Amino acid sequence: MSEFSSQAIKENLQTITIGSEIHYFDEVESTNDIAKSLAEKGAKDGEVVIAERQRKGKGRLGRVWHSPPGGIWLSIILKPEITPSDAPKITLLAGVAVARTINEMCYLNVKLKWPNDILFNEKKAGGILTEMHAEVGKVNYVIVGIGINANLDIVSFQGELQTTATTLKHELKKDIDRNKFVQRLLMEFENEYSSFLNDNFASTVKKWKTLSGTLGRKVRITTAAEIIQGIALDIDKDGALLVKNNGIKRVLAGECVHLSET
Ligand code: BT5
Repeated sequence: MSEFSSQAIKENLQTITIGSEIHYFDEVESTNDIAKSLAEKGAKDGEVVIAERQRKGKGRLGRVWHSPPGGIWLSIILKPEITPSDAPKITLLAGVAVARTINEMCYLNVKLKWPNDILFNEKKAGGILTEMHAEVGKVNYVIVGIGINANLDIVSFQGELQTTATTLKHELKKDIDRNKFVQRLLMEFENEYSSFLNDNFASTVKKWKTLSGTLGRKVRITTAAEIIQGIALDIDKDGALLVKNNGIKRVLAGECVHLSET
């Protein structure tokens, strides 16, 4: 299996800020945690942390992210001048960048499950964990953690992941070139991120909708306050999910389960 190389990723990397600095580690607890401490110490917008394996990879809400060698485990440090309410948009734009990279480089047809999952045939091939450090009304930094099951065998998964997760290697029956993949991902990410910074999140929403595996489906959404069951109708200009049950509910954050076709 090819090794990660910051130099190979940076070679011909056509971005302005994203990936300007790539911090590579063989093993970390979590790339998001390393990125956080770098951000506190003054790292710039666009610096990237990447690791071959994570001992304590994190999902949302304290869940575990299985991160053996062969995957793509990376975090992007962002210092945008935005308000905290805009931060969830970053998860959606990262999803668009990941799905486009997989579909264009691997010729697969992955779909996005709102808000942060990358699915291939309903199995999870990757996920996004966006964490933010903010004060009232002001974001200090955002860490976008991206996990993609690249060159992993299904046998490396234990328990229910053996049936709920998949990997690019399993679908393609071969390894991918992770350096080229990450290079493309950083370019796609910068593209979406600059649209967002230039008040053109609408273009990301449009792409998200075409990549969506959620819209039109019967879903169950669990939020901090309630459980909503209905048809996922649309996402709005802020990336909130609109769910039709008795009326139309607008959901900004939550856990989504796809129940069935409509
Ligand atoms: C996510 O959480 O999907 C966010 C995953 C983000 C991982 C990246 S890797 C780089 C960066 N550093 C970190 O420490 N994290 C980020 P969530 O939606 O909560 O999904 C978590 C659930 O996905 C778990 O409870 C498992 O059921 C499942 N899962 C765990 N590891 C998986 C894997 N490798 N592939 C597919 N599913 C997995």
